[in-house]
Amino acid sequence: MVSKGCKSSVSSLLSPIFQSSKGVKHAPHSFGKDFSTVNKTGKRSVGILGVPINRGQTNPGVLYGPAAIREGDLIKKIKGQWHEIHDHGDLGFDYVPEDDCADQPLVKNSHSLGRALQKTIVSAGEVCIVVGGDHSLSTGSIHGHSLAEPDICLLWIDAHADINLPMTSPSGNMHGMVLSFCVKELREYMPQIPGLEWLKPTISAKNIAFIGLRDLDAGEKYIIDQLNMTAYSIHDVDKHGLPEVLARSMDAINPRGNRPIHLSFDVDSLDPSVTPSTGTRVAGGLTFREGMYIVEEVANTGMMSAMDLVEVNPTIGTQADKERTIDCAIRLVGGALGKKREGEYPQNYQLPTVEEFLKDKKPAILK
Ligand SMILES: [Mn+2]
Repeated sequence: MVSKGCKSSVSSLLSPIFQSSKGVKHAPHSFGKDFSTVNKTGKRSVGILGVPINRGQTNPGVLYGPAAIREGDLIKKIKGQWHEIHDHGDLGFDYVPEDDCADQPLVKNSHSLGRALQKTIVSAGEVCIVVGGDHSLSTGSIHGHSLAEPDICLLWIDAHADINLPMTSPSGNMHGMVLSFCVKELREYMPQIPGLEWLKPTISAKNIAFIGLRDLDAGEKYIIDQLNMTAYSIHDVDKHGLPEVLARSMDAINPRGNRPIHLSFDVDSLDPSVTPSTGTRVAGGLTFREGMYIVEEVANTGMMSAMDLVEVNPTIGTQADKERTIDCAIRLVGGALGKKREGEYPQNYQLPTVEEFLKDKKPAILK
């Protein structure tokens, strides 16, 4: 349902927005600070949507990502400068029984994924935080976001490029083919996949930038080169430094700074020592500080319109691994929403006087 404060100019086109499977009613969380200072897209509030999807790959536990991240106190920790945060609950799925490639051998679970992703519709009136779940959800969020905001650019932070064609994918897992379904220039190479016929490419290759790449299949590297895409590997990060790589990426996809940004953040972009609870770890990733730098700089543009936070799998690793990964995921979302590590205070903040401080409570020290 569209929540209070969501000014959707295309709500009829986009309905149903943010379907919640369990009918969970989440009251908006209101905070006092003026949101207009942090976002230039005209969006007035933040919407959180859980997408507990796991059929884009083979680690079932990624299903529990949204719940684990909420239990880590996501809403309280990300409030930052936003006036309202609406939790829309989790997207409900209607999985197809025996969806085992009976009619096509190219993309595993394509009917189930097609049904689920079609519901991942991004509201035009809110900054949308889509919490996964595996990265296949981004086919839905990018598609939905492009319908709401036709001029988006896409910043893809990931160890993997996720741009295999179904024919080049070694695994048949959709979380490694996300962008081949989204990129207009690949349309002629894409076979018709049963269950995913509705999914039309909506973004040009020139409007996408990758950062953190370090595990690409041959077909992916070939596509990136042929389409002359903006792609910075972890080697490039080491060579030029993350701030330079990020600045070049933003110059390439958002040169005038006026386009809504879709930030697709896979936690496996970070080093496995930082985010161990994820399904496809690759050694030698971005540091925690580099991850935070990216999200904070994106927040500073004032143009972030949607963010995917994907591939947190709380069933992988020890309890400490799980806690570290969830803590990092929540900090990334908070940073992307403008929360400052340097510290902050509400707009009308004043230091309390001694009288005010003592009025309501008697500190233990004075007892
Ligand atoms: Mn990914």
